Amino acid sequence: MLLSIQIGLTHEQKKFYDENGYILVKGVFTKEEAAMLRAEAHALADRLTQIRDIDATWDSVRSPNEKKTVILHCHDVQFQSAAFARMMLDPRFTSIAQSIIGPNVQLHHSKMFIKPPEKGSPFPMHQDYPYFPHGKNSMIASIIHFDDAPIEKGCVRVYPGTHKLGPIDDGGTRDHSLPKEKYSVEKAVPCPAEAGDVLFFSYLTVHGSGINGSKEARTTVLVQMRDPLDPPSAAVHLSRGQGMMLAGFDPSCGAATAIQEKCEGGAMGMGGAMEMGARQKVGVMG
Ligand SMILES: O=C(O)CCC(=O)C(=O)O
Repeated sequence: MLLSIQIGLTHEQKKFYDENGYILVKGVFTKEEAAMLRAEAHALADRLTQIRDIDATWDSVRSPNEKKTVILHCHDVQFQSAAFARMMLDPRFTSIAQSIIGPNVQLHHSKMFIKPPEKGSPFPMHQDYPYFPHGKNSMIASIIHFDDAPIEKGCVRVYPGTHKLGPIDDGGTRDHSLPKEKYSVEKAVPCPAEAGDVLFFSYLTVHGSGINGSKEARTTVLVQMRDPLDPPSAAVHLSRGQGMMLAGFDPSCGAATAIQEKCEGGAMGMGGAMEMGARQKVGVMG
């Protein structure tokens, strides 16, 4: 039987993305593929928890009075399992990024999140922009769902249209979370997803998610991507594998991302992983 495979966004989907700053694309990966990737993610979390604490709960959602919540995390999962590398290069996935960013799509970083059952940490509402600002704001996140993420599991929530506001003043919070009075998690639009669905959004779109209070883990990998001609405004949030082409080619032959390359012998050569470790410790995770 021939299955119809969607390549890229439809005209209607692109219109929705342009207006709202996000789009949930159904069934990018099959349920079987999602189940295989879920097993890879949980096996990775098991391996990592043997050697270190991989909780990445943000400071601003830790409360000494409430039940401790946890979110298991790993950056740059393509260095941990080839299944994730294949996933990121899959044309069903990259063609959608191409519809948004343009023909050339470059990896910034990836990260796995597992929100454990009944105690999966929330994410306060925030923009990703302040973590890794870029000159042309081409950066997008894509959250690939490996299991179903209904509202009660703490699915991602967004404030539609906020990508048009540019960078929003966070008032100097350490983790760049936005004021709850204006951007509460509860009032944001939930994006419930099923295994295999992918949520794409701009790094300017205000987003976050609630607690996983359900009986099952919520398992995702987030892939952050940019146009290779969009220069980083500062040498921050550097990581292994940054700059890898996921679709098309880099017309600048690396020149546009020169800040990052200059750092490869120094900060990146030995400190990339260390920098991530330090950021994880203080709960400041872009
Ligand atoms: O996975 C989620 O619920 C949100 C993740 C997120 O907001 C982020 O990593 O910036």
